[in-house]
Amino acid sequence: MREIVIGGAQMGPIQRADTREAVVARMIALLDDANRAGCNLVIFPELCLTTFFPRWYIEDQAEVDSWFEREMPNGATAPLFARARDLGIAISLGYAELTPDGQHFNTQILTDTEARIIGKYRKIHLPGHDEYDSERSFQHLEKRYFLPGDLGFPVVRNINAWMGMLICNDRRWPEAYREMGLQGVELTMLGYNTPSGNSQNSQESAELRAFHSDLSVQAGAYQNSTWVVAVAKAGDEDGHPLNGGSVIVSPDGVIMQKATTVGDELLVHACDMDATTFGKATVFDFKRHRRIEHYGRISSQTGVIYPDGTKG
Ligand code: CDT
Repeated sequence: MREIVIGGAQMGPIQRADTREAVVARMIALLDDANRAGCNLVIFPELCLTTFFPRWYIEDQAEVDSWFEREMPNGATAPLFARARDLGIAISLGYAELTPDGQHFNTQILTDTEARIIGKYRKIHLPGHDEYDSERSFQHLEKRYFLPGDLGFPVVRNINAWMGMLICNDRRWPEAYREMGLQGVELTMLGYNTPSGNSQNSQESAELRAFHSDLSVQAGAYQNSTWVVAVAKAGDEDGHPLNGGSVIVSPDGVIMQKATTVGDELLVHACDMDATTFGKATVFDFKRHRRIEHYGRISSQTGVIYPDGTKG
């Protein structure tokens, strides 16, 4: 048995005016809860240091850059890293990354139990749009503020297990899980900010959107025989509601823990990494069952091309 006690640290809303220092104090409180619960690893949401700023249309680049971190850890997050090191708990957190050469990414990092960064993922599937869209009931400007990730889907060894990260919209893309499944991933960590409503369809309910989230996460877990811990930033940010519903899902695709609030809430589960081996050796033994000679379109074509040659 390779048991890792995992904390999924859902975070409640962060308002536009909240400081990073105030947010980090909340994260440390969650980390302390996780320590009392015996956790070895704690996962925080996407862009967890600030409000979900891509909902705001900003033209001034200096203002845009103020939502980004130029280094990690930095002055605001150093206390979180220090507490994690003191407690011997590995952490994973999402933030907006501004590189020394001026590139902007939506990033998630992973530390070992001594608070050393050993893994980094930059979000590949950026949703939304890049210019102000007056047809939408609210904006989702990730394509304006971020570049698509340039690191692929790395899987790293940590706490005696193979671990990878995805960010929010990535969970809706089976290719993202499979890229890591093909590296033997045993634990997939995912943070998200999912608006409760669809800005282009007022009829779509929060419940349906929560169902789509669970469906995507459970399918990704089962089809790759990996634990998936999916952690929300939730609740009402300056009048913009975000879905909660953080989950810890087993390699059988079963929800083992689920958040019941839209506030700061810690999910805890003892995850046996050896529970991933049966699925990987049987139904999802990729080397025996995959038929890559028929998968050419997956990596050579983005949009639909109908059999008569017309494009969708
Ligand atoms: N943060 C993020 O990726 N949110 C998206 C919203 C999609 S609607 C433009 C998500 O997939 O939840």
